[in-house]
Amino acid sequence: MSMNQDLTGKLYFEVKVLRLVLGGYLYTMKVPEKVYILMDALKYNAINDFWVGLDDILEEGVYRWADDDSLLIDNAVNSSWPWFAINQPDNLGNEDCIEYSKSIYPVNDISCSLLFRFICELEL
Ligand SMILES: [Ca+2]
Ligand SMILES: [Ca+2]
Repeated sequence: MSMNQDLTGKLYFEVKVLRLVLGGYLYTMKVPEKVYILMDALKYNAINDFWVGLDDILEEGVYRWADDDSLLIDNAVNSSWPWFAINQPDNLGNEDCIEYSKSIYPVNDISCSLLFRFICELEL
């Protein structure tokens, strides 16, 4: 896992393109172990919000992972994935990107046009 320390942050789309160029992908949390790794890694980090590799850009409520485009949720209301914060995802004002957030903990859908730092993973 590598953590971006760019002080300006990046748009979700910028990160996706950047990762395509450099290899790797935004961090995915398909199994609980990867969620715990993230929680532990960011525990003492002062930054609140990070992009992770999940979005419902193509179709509202249909969440796909950034690494292989595999499906997490085909209907957000019926999600059995336990990591969205209470009452999330809410798509408030059309939120299609997913952040790891310390204020809406642990995971929240949010506008893709915000500038956040991001977490990527690379195959070694
Ligand atoms: Ca959405
Ligand atoms: Ca939200």
